[in-house]
Amino acid sequence: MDLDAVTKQSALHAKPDGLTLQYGTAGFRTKAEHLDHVMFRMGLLAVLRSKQTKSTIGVMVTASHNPEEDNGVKLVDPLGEMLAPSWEEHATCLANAEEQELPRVLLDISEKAAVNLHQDAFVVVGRDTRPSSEKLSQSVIDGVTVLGGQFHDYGLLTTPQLHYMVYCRNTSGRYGKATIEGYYQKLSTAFVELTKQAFCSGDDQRTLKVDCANGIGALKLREMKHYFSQGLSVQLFNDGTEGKLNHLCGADFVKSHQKPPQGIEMKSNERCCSFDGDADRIIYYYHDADGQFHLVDGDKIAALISGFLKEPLLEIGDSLSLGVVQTAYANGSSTRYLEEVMKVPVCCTKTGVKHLHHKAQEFDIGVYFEANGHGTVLFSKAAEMKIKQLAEELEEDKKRKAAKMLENVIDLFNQATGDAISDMLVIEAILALKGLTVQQWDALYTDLPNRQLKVKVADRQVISTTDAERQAVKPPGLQEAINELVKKYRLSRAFVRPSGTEDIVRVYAEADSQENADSLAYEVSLAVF
Ligand code: 16G
Ligand code: ZN
Repeated sequence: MDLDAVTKQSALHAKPDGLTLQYGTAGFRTKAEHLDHVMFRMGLLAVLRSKQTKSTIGVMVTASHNPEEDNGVKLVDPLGEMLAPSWEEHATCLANAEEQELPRVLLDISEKAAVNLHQDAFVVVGRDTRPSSEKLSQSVIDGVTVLGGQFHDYGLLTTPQLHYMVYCRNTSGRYGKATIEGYYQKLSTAFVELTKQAFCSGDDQRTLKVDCANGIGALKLREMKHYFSQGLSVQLFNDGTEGKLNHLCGADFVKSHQKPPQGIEMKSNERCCSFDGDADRIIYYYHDADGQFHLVDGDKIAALISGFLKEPLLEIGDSLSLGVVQTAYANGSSTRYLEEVMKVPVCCTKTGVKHLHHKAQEFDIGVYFEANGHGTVLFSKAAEMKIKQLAEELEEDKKRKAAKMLENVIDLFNQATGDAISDMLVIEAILALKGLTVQQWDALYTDLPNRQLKVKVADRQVISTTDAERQAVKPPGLQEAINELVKKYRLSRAFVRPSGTEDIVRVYAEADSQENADSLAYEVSLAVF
């Protein structure tokens, strides 16, 4: 490690005095102008992680649904997962080291993590469409090269596409080709195969309106839509040609405001969906004949997918376990529906993709979705092998057909992380195969009215939680107060948790009516002070 060269280069990406940042739920995120040093240093860290794992590591420059002025960075581990927690700590240390401490911190990390410094390193980089992203990704590359790492810059990519590239590169191409063309081919082939037998009642059924949040999703979906245009026609809105990224549009806006994005024309009962700014989240919605807005969120996506998967799994008659992973934000009705009607086991984890992803790996087939629309379905190696083997069998019967279908489903889901494009294609395939309208899908169960609030506090870390964030353990008395408030309402539930991405505390409440959910959320927010 040429530490003199590091020090010299680092001076060109100097850390502003006194600035401290933390590797949060989805990496570093703040105003773009404060991130240059973090980018450079994450380039350095990616090299060390690559040497240690003897694998390709990914670095994604994005701030997802945050405003255009923000930016962020996260590292992607060898199998396309989020960075391991012990390395999140290294990332925080490295980002906050003062200039003169940088060499020592690098050596410290190398020692603690037993990095073989003679090992080669390879890093792949991707970025979203923010004006600041190009320059910031160049700073990442500066960090990679000063430590002698090799790199490939994919340029503009959705976050899940970068995860896919990392996964492909570390599995010798068995998962797919590590090119954008490889990604389009893999997903669209699976989609076309899957929907071959779908009954389509006219063109309306095959059209989907997509709000792309004025982000990277628009670019990539526009490139990709020709690959599957026979099965599905997508109309792009908020494609970045006029509006501002994530401004009054995108999945996060629609979910949190429970209203349609600007810039999309919705006719009654038309199926619409929104991506977020880096296309790793998706949610659906529609207006009914009375003009009322209906949100079909991540919980309902999980319900649709689990219901769909149960049938072919039953058909192949193998006892592969199917489970659903949610967070505390999952609507109570969705959990009840999954457990009582669908009879599938449901687990709850802390917020953040890495927690859900990890838990989902405990099942043969693990469906995970956050209510906000981030999720995918993971198939264990054993399940994949079993399904592939059954799909190859000679006898052309129902069992083989079911296995074939599952085989395509495996290919269609991004196995590395939640992916708006991949999830959209899965959902569209299921609706087509089942002949379901968006209203019929929405009618699987009725959401309990709910409310989310943000509370500004002096120090959000005074609140700590347990039981997958459903119970507050600190400050003393807070949980007891929440319990008393919850008792006042029917079908009610509430919790508070410190945000992992903003300097605030989040409050969630649900109850039998919107009015009651609103009051409960408000009362709980007062108890937080
Ligand atoms: C991040 C997470 C998302 C989570 C959100 C919660 C990833 C890739 N993204 O955006 O899954 O829902 O944080 O934010 O993990 P909060 O802690 O501010 O509520
Ligand atoms: Zn995102």
